Amino acid sequence: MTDAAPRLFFAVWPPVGTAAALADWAREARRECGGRATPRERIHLTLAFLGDADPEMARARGAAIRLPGLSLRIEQARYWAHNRIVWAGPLETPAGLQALARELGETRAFAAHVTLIRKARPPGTLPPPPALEWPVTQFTLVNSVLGPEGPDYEVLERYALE
Ligand code: 2AM
Repeated sequence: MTDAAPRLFFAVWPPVGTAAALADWAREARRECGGRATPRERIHLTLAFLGDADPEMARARGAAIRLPGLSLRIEQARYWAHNRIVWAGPLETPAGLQALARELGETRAFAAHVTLIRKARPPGTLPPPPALEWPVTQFTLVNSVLGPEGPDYEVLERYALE
């Protein structure tokens, strides 16, 4: 636990095999762009970033969700210059994921992406990402706790989709 202000977010974590395939890809892609690859166990897709929100309000929001599970395809890998990340994700954000993000409190435009490398240089050509179909059956409320070795993720609650 920490006394620091909470940095809350809702996210989905991939099945372990999916995470391993994405982590392997990130290690390979790093040859193209340097930066820091996300360790396998920290790979996730953020649905809504709430920051310094009231944890009880966030828990209530998560518990109120009545939405079906869905399948998320990994179909492309891209570089974003504005925050220097390399990410993988679907060609288009699935409508169900969009709805979930909105109901969880994300107010900004939501583009489904999984950050795999931070502090990356602009790559030439990224290797094609593994074609994956990630079953999204639950989501989590997480607090990002700043530790001596960077942020640590503390899972506060898990919620099932229907
Ligand atoms: P990112 O992967 O695109 O960087 C935990 O920090 C998660 O919340 C990350 O997945 C990160 O998204 C997202 N996040 C962190 N700070 C954020 C901010 N200020 N606004 C939106 N999303 C943020």
